[in-house]
Amino acid sequence: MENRIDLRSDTVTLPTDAMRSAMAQAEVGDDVYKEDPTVNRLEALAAGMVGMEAGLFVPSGTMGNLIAVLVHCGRGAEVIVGDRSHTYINEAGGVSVLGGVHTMAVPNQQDGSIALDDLQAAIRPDNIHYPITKLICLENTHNICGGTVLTEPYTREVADLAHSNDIQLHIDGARIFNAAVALGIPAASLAQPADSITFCLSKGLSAPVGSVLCGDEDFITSALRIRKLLGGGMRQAGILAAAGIVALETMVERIAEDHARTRALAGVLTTLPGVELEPLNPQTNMLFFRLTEAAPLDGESLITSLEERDVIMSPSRSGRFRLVLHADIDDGALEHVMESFREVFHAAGK
Ligand code: TLP
Repeated sequence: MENRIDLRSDTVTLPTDAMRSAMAQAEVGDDVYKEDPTVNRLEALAAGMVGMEAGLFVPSGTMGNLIAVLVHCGRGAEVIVGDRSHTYINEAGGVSVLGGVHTMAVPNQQDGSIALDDLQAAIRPDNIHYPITKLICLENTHNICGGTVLTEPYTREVADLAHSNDIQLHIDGARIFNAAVALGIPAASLAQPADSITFCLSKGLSAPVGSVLCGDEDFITSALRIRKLLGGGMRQAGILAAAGIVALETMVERIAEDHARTRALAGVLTTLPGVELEPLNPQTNMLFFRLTEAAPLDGESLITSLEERDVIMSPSRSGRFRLVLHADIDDGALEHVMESFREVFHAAGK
């Protein structure tokens, strides 16, 4: 296991030594009584970094998004989501299964945005036949669209559109720090136009567990109740929050290295026969590609041959493969990945 280079996701990152020692020494208490000083510190730090009043430590990004939708919507309301969004595709339909919230899926553009006209058209008029639109969700960076970045002006436009229709805006900012680093701006600039945001500590930032849901004080007070309802009330969670604090204090700027390595790897892949990047230019730490007829091997052989060289990647989804760069892939590991791709294609082409 130790020598494997795992490109399946940035969720595979291991906690750093600094995180492990902070975890061992963390001052803890019962967080359901709000008496865990380390959790309280993480929540305040996290909220400050995204320019919101308050934060809530949750076990996962999925739970953070679910709580946000349940607080903003209530049963029978409708949430507008992108048709390629994580919330729509990869969260087991939780908002409808558990919340009785109806989803209206509208097309994601290639860059992960949703056209303002499509958003406006998706907002329900007042009519007893329709559910009531209460929320719009954006995703930044956008995973399935390619780790793409939504800009601050775009986010503000969506927030204005939402608010002028008496609708709230939530951001699934699982990788908001990737977006902020790619744009060279504080995460707060990307989050502040929204009413709430979830971001993950356990992806590019390398913490072992957890996400933070942020919003204003009233929102977080309601979120606290829903977290309990979902069974997400954790006790001496400071053990985990301690790693999250180290993540926020030491791992954010480092993300730029992942982006540079992703671009470098993209540069190599484009030289291989039958590899088509989609999108062409990766903006953050993800790279997606397809194999065309010109490729000397199929997807299954590619995965097996790379695995023989200790390089692990996920199977494709509808013929599209994803590679994710992260803190546990340094320059040496990247070099090995590049060389492995070259070798595998060369051997198959003979
Ligand atoms: N994404 C995971 C998988 O579920 C696909 C990954 O490997 O990328 N929002 C976004 C944009 C995400 O990419 C993810 C996880 C989540 C939310 C959910 O986070 P967790 O896994 O903590 O529930």
